[in-house]
Amino acid sequence: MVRTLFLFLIIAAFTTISSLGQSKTSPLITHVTSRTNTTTLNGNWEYIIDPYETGFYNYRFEEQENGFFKNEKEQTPMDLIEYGFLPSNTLKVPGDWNSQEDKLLYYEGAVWYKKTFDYQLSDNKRLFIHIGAANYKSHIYFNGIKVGMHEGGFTPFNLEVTQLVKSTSNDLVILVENKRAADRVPTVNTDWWNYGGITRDVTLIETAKTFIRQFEIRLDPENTENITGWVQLDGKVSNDEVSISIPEIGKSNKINVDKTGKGTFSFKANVSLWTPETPQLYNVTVSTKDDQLTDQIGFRTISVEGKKILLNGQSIFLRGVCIHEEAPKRAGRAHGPEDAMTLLKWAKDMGCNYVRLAHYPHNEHMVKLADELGLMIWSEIPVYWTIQWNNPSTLNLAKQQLTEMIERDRNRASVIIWSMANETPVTPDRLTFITTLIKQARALDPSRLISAALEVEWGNPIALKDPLGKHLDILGCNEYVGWYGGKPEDAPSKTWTTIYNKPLIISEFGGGALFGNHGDENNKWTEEYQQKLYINQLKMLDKIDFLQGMTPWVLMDFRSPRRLKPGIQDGWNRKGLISDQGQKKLAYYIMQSYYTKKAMQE
Ligand code: GCB
Repeated sequence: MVRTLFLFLIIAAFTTISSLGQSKTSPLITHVTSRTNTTTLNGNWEYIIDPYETGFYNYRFEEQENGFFKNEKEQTPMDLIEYGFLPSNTLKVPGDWNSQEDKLLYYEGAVWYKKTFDYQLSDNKRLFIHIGAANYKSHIYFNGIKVGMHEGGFTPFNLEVTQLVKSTSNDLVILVENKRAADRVPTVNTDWWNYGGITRDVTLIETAKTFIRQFEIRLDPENTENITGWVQLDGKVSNDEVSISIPEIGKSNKINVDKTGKGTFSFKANVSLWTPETPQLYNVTVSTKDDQLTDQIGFRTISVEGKKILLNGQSIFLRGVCIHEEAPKRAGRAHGPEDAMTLLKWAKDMGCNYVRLAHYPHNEHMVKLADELGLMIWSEIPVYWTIQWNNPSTLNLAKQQLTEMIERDRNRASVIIWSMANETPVTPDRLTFITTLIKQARALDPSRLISAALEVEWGNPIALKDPLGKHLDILGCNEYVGWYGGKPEDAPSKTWTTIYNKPLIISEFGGGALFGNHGDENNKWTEEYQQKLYINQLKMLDKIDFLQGMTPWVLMDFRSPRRLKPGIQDGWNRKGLISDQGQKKLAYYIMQSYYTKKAMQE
């Protein structure tokens, strides 16, 4: 009897599991912070470092049934249990493990996390565990049973545990593993540190039996007097009614969902448009008889016309900067509202109306705050450098991360560009891989622009001919004139050309300087050299008539294991305009005065 019940529980737990790429999770629940019945599981989690993954594989290297997730304890002195979670051994969640313990500084491997909690689930309710991100691969166990698996370190996922939750002492165990591998996304080779761990918020979401899983609402680009969108319910439905309302403008609209739980809507509404100068957000409430969500949403359009980028139909120049998800003033992965505020305020103070969130989707606090502050965003997936273009499972992983990024952020007015890749080689296989991603991005979200950071053909003129350009709305291009090649003063005499009638964003330029290292402007690594490089770059960029934006590399210094020059780099990429301790370098002020003037010319 007990066995049958056990089996039933396992089956029930997996009924809503779906497969995206290699991952096995429940369909993504969005608008987490807008949900009323949530409980944070942030805080201290017990952990075990498991470099040989002994808690996962048996001695034949097969996934074992009695891994560390069972959290077993000796019942008699004869029992043999060779592991144990200890309440005194904890890591903070959210947070990477590398920055929390000296012994984990360079660790790339497996760590078991455990959180034990009580939970009283009301009748007729469902319970999900939502994880903002865990780098890179996670196996999730609840009360001794595997409930899912997720691959990809920068996007959210959730698991349903309705059938497994108990009123006391639930054990949530997550095995997180951050090994680098050639077939992963990103792959083995990156210019940033591979921070491991549960790096973003963990939240319990209690829902009604049938609840609002996702919705989208935006201006109709074809007819901007109309607001359009859809709602997706999860659970049993029978023509359920959904209401979408924007109280501030007195609008309310009712629709009925189809048998898949989806319903679409379109209604006339007169809204003030979201712009960087006036980032107007409206409370949008979506409700059913059992559920209600309210999110703050901005309305705008974004498009291109020839070589121009148009925000709400008006030509706009993107005054940006690249940002890594590196915590300001403390080495580690950034997370939480405070880190987001520090990073985005620095960009705002520099005169930016736009940021490139490199090289992977950043945490949700960043995009929500950008909505409020009026910063436009380029958001990208970590298809970086040397991806396995021929490997179908790598493509699936990239598609999965793309889907999760779009699903999470499709309602953010700030996000205007989905970027598919960074500095990838010009080959036929790579073209097939990335155009497959573009097709998927356009199908999921036809309302935003598609770009990628490309490379150029060197010469004078510098030429942009990458065949991928044909499939993009905006050409992105990284270049390091005066740093990886030539002198800063070479830049002003260079001209640019392209075979495409499209806008260009210089998605990276820059050079390294250690804050406080003052000296000759001809000496690399001094602030003066970096300053001179920026002055000369801007002279070159000003002459490119199809240039519609730029994002110098990079707002703040960030940890990178490739950067080993002693006394200068010591494991840090020093191309920041601001040091990792928050000190502004001379070049920051060059960009600030350039952007201030540029904004006045608009
Ligand atoms: C690049 C990469 C970026 C690096 C940067 C650099 O082109 O896109 O990830 O960190 O150059 O510092 O070399």
